[in-house]
Amino acid sequence: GTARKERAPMHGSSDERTRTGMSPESLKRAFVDSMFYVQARYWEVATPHDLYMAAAYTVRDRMLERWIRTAETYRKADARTVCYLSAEYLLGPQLGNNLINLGIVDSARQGARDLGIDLQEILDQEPEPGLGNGGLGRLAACYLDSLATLSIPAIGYGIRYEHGIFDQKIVDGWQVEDCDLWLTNGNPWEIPRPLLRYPVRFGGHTEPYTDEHGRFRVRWVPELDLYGMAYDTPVLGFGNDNTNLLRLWHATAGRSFDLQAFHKGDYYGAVNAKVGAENITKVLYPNDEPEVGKELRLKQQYFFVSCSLQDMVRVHLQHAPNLEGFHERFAAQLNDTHPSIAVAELMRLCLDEHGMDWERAWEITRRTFAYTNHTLLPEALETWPVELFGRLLPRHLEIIYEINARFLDELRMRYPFDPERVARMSLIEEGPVRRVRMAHLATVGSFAVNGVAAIHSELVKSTVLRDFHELWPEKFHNITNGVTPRRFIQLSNPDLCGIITDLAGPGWARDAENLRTLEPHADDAAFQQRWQAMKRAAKERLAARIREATGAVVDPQSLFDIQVKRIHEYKRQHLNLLHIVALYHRIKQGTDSDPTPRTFVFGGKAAPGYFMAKLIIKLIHSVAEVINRDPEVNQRLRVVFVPNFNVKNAECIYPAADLSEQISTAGKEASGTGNMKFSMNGALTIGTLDGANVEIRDAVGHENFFLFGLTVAEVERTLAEGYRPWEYYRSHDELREVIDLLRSGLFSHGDPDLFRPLTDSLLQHDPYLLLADYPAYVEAQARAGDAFRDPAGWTRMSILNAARTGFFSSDRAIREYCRNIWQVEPMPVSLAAGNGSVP
Ligand code: BZD
Repeated sequence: GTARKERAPMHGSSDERTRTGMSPESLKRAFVDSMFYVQARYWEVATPHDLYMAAAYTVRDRMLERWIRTAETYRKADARTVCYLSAEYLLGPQLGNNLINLGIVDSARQGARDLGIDLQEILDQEPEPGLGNGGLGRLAACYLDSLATLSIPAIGYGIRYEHGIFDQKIVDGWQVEDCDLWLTNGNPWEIPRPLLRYPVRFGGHTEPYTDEHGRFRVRWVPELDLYGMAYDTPVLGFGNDNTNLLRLWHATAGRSFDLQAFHKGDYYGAVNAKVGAENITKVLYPNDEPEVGKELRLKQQYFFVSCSLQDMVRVHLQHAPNLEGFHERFAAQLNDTHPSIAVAELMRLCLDEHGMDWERAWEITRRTFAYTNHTLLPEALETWPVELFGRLLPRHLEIIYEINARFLDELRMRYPFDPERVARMSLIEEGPVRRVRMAHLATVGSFAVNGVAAIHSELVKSTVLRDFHELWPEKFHNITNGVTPRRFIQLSNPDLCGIITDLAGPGWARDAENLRTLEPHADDAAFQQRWQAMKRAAKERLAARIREATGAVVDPQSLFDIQVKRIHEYKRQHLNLLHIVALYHRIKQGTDSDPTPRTFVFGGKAAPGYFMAKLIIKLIHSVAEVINRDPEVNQRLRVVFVPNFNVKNAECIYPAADLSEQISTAGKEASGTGNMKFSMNGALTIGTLDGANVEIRDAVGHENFFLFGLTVAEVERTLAEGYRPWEYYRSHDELREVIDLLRSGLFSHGDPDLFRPLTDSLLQHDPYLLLADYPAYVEAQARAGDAFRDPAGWTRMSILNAARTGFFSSDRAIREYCRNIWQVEPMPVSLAAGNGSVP
């Protein structure tokens, strides 16, 4: 339907001097122009989507002059540049964030209101670019925001997936995946660059030859070539004029290749090849663990890395005669091992395309890359079968073998009597199937390696990369993750933003340590009231959203106890469920001692092939069904699952939380970043000593955090001593009753087998030690419930959490990367002077 029928806007504004003015008048006029000249619609027939597109183009115009000015400034200064290489960017909706970073939210709202439009209605139209799975992809998006905000010359390189992470639907309590269609109505934020294309090759063989200087060389004769085309998205800084570049690659068939096939008369073969080429960037793998042996996934990785490095080489050669000094112009960060083939690709470019000798090429390569590790889970460490690797990338496999041969020679000299260590460190895993170990390639080919939280970085050094740490201790760093306060406070929690700005002034959003100005007010009764009203309003907004999405009614007075994140056994959503079932059981038995009414909120996607994760989603719905309809229980407990947890939903969820569930088995969650978003928004955490929880607890004060559970050392000891979950089941009455309830069919319409895979796993192996941690968890939950019944005490703790979590701003994290790893300096951009502005 059409959105606005009356009130055609008036032309003629007060500041026609500039085409990109920021006043409500200018914005209005530009909006009307965009509707006509870009969207090609007129007022009377404009749909809500048209309104969104016109608004987006209006905002984009205002970004472009900053963007061009920035490119010009960086280029003139010949600035050292960070290249963030990531297979994922979970950006979330752009319009609201761009309004904030341009500083024109009020102006836009006023302009919209003058036209009879609700700005929120426009914002709600935007489909989100979900080009990531979870924490790793969202971290990349936060880092882009902070890089621009800190005026750091930086480019984000990645893949323009036609379909991002699937839409999660729930049917009869089960997850059903639906295709993500974020591009179907057009993407106003990207600028296609049809002329910015690079060839990418696959397959074939290599052959030796002698070059014109009589030197031995290798030539790669590929079987398939295609092109990567750039799509550019500008990334605004907040409170400055810097606007960086996110460059995502789209695969298209190579023209020459097409012609060859066409000329041979094989029309359908040529068309098929084209389709095959374009498949490479079709879809994001929806798995937050590597897909074993998936050929297309390796193609995606090489495809985007090759395009990105060729692009960097092109830029470098605009300033220099050859690749000498490449590592001085660029610091390239590998976001996990997904882009680690870059080590071999840069070697290939130096050796084969630019005639460099091995030693020099290796020196440049090792000084270009730095590698971030995001996981210790052994099954999540990426390896590729040598056979597959050699078939797709024969030249790269040769280069990796050569890197390995030289590396192992060094190791044998250093550890002459320790062949086992040498085998452990090899880039190649021996066994029935030989595999390339990408984490080893990334570590050997980088000048720095970092973990993402203090405890995680220590564990990287003592477990997965232990031998490498012994060899190169100075290579290892910690950079604790951070999240952007612009999106996760200012945009998502306007009331909290108002409270902070009133006390701290507007500067806090650029310097999150200013959140500390809240601290002295933690006990102030009037301030507490304002804080409670803020929390209450956020809970009401979430309640409305829940009702809309699921039909469930929840009480904003109750304690909102929330766990949102990917569904994974190590994250232990089912431990949360065991506690919920225990509360239910107590109420039914009349033995209940915790009268705090609670609303349990879950959200998160399961990898489509991860059976246990999908069963956990079904169990959440099944427990919810029983509890929510039992009048004896539902005045005290409600359980809801918010479908399709994504950035948009997240923005509504974090501000509404009273209690944040961060309950992974100690040692398994590298950092977590949701934990930070909750805490900044005044939620208290119930959590284990895992990932960044450790640092959050130290920052907010131990008395303002509900700690429970085994430590990493205790987990190790428990497992080493032969963990028998059955004994916990036998000796703990309530735990036994809870598990027996799950096995009784009560939650599965009488089918005792439905949840058997889960209960069997818990009773037989329980690899994530839920039963061992259960008593401590339930006890910590009781403390939280008690504390919530003292509103003043709880509010004080809530305020202190928000006040003391400035450290977890991604600005702090990026400053540390700049200083400790990248050695790069800010390069502020000024719009005020010179050209680069609109004609
Ligand atoms: O990275 C996550 C970790 O599990 C979190 O602890 C951490 O906070 C964040 C950011 O550092 N890892 C992922 O999100 N990993 C993936 O999404 C992923 C995706 C594809 C393949 C492998 C892993």
